Amino acid sequence: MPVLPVITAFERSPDRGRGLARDMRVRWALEEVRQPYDVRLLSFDAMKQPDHRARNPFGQIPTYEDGELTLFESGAIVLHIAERHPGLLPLEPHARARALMWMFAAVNTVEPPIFDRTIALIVEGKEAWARERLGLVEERIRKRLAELAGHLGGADWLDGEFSAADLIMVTVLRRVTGSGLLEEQPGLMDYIARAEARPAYQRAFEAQLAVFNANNQ
Ligand code: GTB
Repeated sequence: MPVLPVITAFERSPDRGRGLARDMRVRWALEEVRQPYDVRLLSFDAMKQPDHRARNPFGQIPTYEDGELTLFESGAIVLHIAERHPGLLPLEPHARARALMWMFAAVNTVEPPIFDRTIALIVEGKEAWARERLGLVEERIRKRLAELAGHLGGADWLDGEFSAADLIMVTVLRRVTGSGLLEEQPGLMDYIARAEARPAYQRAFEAQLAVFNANNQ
């Protein structure tokens, strides 16, 4: 029996099986390249223990272990998978460089205001200035989404064929579905729907949902 890569994920994801935690990116990438994997499920407490901090000093999920190699940071894990298997990065050097550029844009330009919205809602929600801040953060998201929609135009994917960049971007955008912000951009809603229709996405989604269902009876 081959030894499979092992990823970590929430034992009980606060998203209640909606596939919003960042292990979803890693699962989806592994499904796209048809690499089977094992999952180590962690409680919030276990994530902060030395065992897991040896995998990720920040005590977070997801991590990825394959033989001697241990990685944390979901973007780096997806890139590692994409570099070792065909199908998630173009071979042509310029197209590959642009795919990497879009991966960074997803986590470094689009995700920060979306993450700030979660903080504004969950962590800062009770502060006197919370509503005002939330409005400002949502304006920043609105601007980014309009810019992204403008780039996408009528194209199916960010740059030619589906790539790891689309995979990361879609997982970033899914964090704001239902907020009304994405719904202002029908082109982005179609983009997400196209990605969610991929069989690999569906297998990944079902796998994380099965964890939630098994642990929340
Ligand atoms: N930059 C890192 C990466 O991309 O891997 C960030 C990793 C990270 O934020 N991990 C989160 C975590 O371990 C889970 S994904 N949090 C626990 C902790 O820090 O103690 C973030 C997340 C959590 C919950 C939801 N949700 O409920 O919807 C969505 C996303």
